[in-house]
Amino acid sequence: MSVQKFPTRLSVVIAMALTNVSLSIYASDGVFEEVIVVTGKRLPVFSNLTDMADQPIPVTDIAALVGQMPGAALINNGGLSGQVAYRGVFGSRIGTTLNGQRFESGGPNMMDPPLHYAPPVLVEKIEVSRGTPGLEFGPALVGGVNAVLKQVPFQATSKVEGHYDLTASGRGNNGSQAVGGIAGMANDRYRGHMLFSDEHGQNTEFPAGTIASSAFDRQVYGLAGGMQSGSSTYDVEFRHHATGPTGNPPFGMDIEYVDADFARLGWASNFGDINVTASAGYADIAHGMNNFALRPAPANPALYRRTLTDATTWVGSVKIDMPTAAGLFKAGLDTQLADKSASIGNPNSPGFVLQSLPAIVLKRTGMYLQIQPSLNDWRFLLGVRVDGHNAEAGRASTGPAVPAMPASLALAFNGASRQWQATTVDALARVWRVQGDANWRLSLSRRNRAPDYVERFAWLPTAASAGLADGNTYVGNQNLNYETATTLDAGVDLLWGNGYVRPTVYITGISNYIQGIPFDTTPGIIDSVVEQVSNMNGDSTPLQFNNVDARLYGFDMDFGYQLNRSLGLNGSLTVNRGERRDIDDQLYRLAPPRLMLGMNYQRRSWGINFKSTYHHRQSRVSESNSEIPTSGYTLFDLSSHWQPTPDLTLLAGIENLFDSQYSEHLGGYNRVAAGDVGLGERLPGSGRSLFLSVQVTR
Ligand SMILES: [Cu+2]
Repeated sequence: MSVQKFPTRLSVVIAMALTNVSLSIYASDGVFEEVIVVTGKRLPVFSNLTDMADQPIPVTDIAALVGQMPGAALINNGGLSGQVAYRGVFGSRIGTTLNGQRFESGGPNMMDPPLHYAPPVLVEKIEVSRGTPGLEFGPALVGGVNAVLKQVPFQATSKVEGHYDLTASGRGNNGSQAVGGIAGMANDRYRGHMLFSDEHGQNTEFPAGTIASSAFDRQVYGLAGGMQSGSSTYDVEFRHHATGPTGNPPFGMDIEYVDADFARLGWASNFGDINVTASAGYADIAHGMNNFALRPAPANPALYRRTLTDATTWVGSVKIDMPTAAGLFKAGLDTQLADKSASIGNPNSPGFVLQSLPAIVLKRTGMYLQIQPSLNDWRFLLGVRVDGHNAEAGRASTGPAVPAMPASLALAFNGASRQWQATTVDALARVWRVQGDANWRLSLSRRNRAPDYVERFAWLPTAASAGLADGNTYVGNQNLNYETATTLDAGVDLLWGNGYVRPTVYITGISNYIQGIPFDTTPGIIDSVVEQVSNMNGDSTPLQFNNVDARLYGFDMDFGYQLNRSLGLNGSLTVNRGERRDIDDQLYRLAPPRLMLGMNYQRRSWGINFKSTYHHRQSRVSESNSEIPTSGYTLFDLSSHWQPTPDLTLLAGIENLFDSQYSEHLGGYNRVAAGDVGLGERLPGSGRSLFLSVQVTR
C-alpha cells in the first residue's frame, strides 16, 4: 500500500519550475487546487501535484491523509469516521465528492462522512481546493475535496492489455490489515476493472493501555468500465460498501453496519471546440448503530438504543465549456434529490420507537456561469452560481412505549409546516499572475450552505449533531437561515533554485453561522418540554441550532529546500483562528497551530524519511460547546520505501517513534465505559506503531 503523508516531494517541482509544463499549470485555474497522489507509482510531476512517494505512511482513513495538508486537520470521530477540517471548519461546510459524485451521508451524526466511502487502498488521488472551490464543484462553504478512485486507463493501441494495482498493508499497533485494489483490461476503445478492498483492525493502543471501541471492519467491491468512440467517452461504475462493527469512542453509539450501493454514469464529448459532459449518480445508504454491541451494554435494559437510518441520493449534471474571444467560458446545471430518515429504538422494548428524522426530502438544483479572461500575464476568473433549495420533513410518529413528553414533541413537530425553501447566490472572482518564479494568486468568494437535516428538523433532543461530539444534546430549528461566507484569500507560490515556499493568508466572515446556543433564556432551569426530555437523556442544558455570526482567519504555507541530489528538507505551517462575532467566544474544534518539518534521503530505488510534527497547545476553546483546552506535543515518524522494480513498492516505518502519549485537540471525549480511557476524558492519540506495505502494479 502506498498511501503516503504530506508534506511533499515538491523537490521535483524545483527542477521543473521554469519549464513550460509547470508554467502551463500555473496559467490555468489549477493553481487553486492541490492534488495528493496516493500511489507508489512515480507519476509525471506537475507543479500542483503533491507526490507522496517520499513520505510513505499508510493511513486507515483517507481523511487522515487530507488532514496533513497545510490548512487542514483531521476530526477523529472513530477509525472510519474521520472528517476533514480545513481552514477552521469541518463537516458539511466542506464539500466532498467521490469520483465527482455528491451524496448524503447515512447517519445524522456522520459516522459515515463522505470519505468513509473511499478506502485508502482504492484511492488514486485526492483533489483539494486551495481555499474556496470552483463553482462547477457545486455548493461548498469553505473548502472542497474530491477523492478519485483507481481505474484501468485506456491504452494507446487496439491490443488488449491487462492491468492490476494491488496493495496489502498492516499495522502493529491495532493488528490491522488492509488488502485491496483493482484488476482489469483495456485497449484504446474499452476499459474495465473489478475493485475490492477488505480492511479490519482491533482496538488502538496508546502508551497507558487500550482505547475501547476503536476497532473497525470495512469491505468494498465493485465494477467499472468505459468506452471511447470518436470524440465521445462513456463510463459506468458500481460499488457496494459493507462496513461492519466499527467503534466511535466520542459518540454515544458505535457503527453496527453501513450497507451502501453507489452507481454512476458519465458521458463526455466534444463538438469542435465545445466540450460537453453529463453524469448521473445514485447512492443508497442503510446504516445501523447501537450502544450495546461493541461497547459495554447499559446495565438498565431500558437504556439500550439502536438507531436505523437511510439515505438515498440521486444526482445529475450537465456541463459545457468553450473558448471564446473573452476567454474560456463554462456553464453547467446540476441537481440533487435526497431522501433521508432516522428512527431510534430499543431492542428490549419493541414499542419504544421514535422517528427522530421522519421522511426528510432535500432537493437542490443549481446552475453556474463562468468566464476566464486574461490580460497580458494576468489571468482572471469571474463566475456566479445560483441554487434553489427545498427541504421537507414528513410526520414524526412515536411508539406506544415512548413516554408522554417526547410524544408531545412529535405532535408539536407534526403541527408545524416542516417545509423550507430558499435561493442562494454564490459568486467567485479570482486573479493570478505568473511572474518569473513567483505565482501570485488572489481569490474573493461568496458561498452559501443550506442547513443540514439535523440542524433544521431534529425535533427530539439527542446528541446527534453531524459529528460535533461535544457531549451536548441538540435540537433542530425550523427557522434557520442558510449560512453565507465571504472569503478573501491571497498567496504566492515562490519557486527558486533549490527551494520553494507557498504561503497563503485568508479571512472568512460567515453570517448566519449555524451554532448550538442555549435552548432558552433560562438555561439550567428546566421549564420546557425540550429541556425535560433532554434532561431525561442526561443533559439538562440542551442546545438549539441557531444563526449567529462568525469570523475565521489564518495563515498556512508549505516549503522545501533540496540540499543536494539525495537530501531534501520540507515542511508546512498551519495557523487557523475562529471566533464568534456576536459574543466573545471562540469557534468549536479548531485545530491548534501545527508545524511539520521533514527530512528525506532519496537514492535511486529507495529512500528514508524522518518527520516531526509539533502541535501547539490549544487554549482558544469554545465555551458554548463546553470545549476543554489541550496541551501541545511533538510526534516523530520514520518511514522508508524501496522500489526494487517499477512494479513493486515496499514501505516500512514507525509512527510515533517515541511512543508519546498525547491528546489530539480534535479527537473528542471518550464515551465508552471500558478500556483504559476514563469516561469524559479526552481521547488519546495512537501509540507507537510499526507499519508494512506491499504494492504491486502492472
Ligand atoms: Cu450512526
